Amino acid sequence: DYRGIIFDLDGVIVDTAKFHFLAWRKLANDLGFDISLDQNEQLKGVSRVHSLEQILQWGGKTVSEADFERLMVSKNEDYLARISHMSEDDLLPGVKEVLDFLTENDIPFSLGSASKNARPILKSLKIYDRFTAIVDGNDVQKAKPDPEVFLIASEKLQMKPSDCIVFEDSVAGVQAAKRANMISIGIGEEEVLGEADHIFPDFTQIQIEFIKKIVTK
Ligand code: B16
Ligand code: MG
Repeated sequence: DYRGIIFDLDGVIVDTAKFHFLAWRKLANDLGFDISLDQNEQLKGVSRVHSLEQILQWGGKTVSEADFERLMVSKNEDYLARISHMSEDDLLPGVKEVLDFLTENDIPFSLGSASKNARPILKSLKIYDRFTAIVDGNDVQKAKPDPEVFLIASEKLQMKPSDCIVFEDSVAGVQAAKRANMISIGIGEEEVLGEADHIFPDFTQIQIEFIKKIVTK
């Protein structure tokens, strides 16, 4: 028997995390302040609304509801323009090999992303049809670190939460996986993702043997 796998999107499957950062940074700069890479770690995996709330707080800005809405729209337009040329070449190194292994062995996998842009991004990457289930920012009420996104994914995979393995690049996402009682694999730096059960700098450092072992019950 196999466990199920849940992939985060931004920063795990594709390097869109840097484009989110550039778009947020431009928004902050236009409002007269800057955000740092350290601050950006706190934005990863965080929903669009919560990210903007946090950034405005860092900048000491309060805006009207209408302006908040406008800022959300313009950030998203900027972000979409930055990722408009995305193709299958933009899969992060090592990801394709892992997805191929899972597909060849009929091991189910789901997306578990905070992004409302996840579906078109998966289509640009030409991997949309390979997921057993897709759960994204359009499907949840509560953002990471709330476990909702991963719990819905486990239901769709028809797996107990404790039989799911989550790949995450964000602090909020690792916390969500832990709250869901799932196995967490951090993709990124040990100093940032220390709470994860396993940590790898990227997918090229994950042997297929490791995947085989961890998905087998
Ligand atoms: P959107 P993930 C998250 O995606 C990103 O890490 C985060 O930076 C972004 O603000 C959030 O999605 C919402 O994205 O504006 O596209 O709806 O890492 O959970 O796949
Ligand atoms: Mg992410």
